[in-house]
Amino acid sequence: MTTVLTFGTFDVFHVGHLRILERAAALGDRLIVGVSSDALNIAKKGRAPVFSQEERLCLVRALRCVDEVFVEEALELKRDYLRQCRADILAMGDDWRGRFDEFGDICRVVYFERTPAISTTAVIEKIRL
Ligand code: C2G
Repeated sequence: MTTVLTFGTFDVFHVGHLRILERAAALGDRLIVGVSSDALNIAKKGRAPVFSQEERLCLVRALRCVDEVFVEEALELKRDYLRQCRADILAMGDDWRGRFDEFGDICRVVYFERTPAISTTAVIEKIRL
């Protein structure tokens, strides 16, 4: 049983989010997703997500490729989460390339190419216009 763990905000869920989750799931037998908390977003990005953490958790949990979700309370807890989930693989988009290499001692770290030309910010901007 190979367990894959990934993290993200997944705010204003879009096809780039779906594609990374599907690719992460394809690496193993079980995909667990750490969905970042509202407080973590406010602290790191200076604004609350459009959708609350409960809503974002519900959406991600409902996906066929996702087996489990939990709230990611702090970026600094990655090692603890990897251990608690008994993760074999940590998968992230390549906007995080190199940032999680330190966990290579306890799991395989994989970076996927981001889906081009789509982002939460771009969707919000498009709706605004
Ligand atoms: N992503 C992607 N293609 C896009 C947009 C996003 O592949 N066009 C990926 C990101 O690379 C990331 C995941 O989707 O791996 C979630 O993206 P965000 O919701 O923007 O997550 P982020 O706020 O970067 O994560 O520990 C990480 C934190 O949870 C924050």
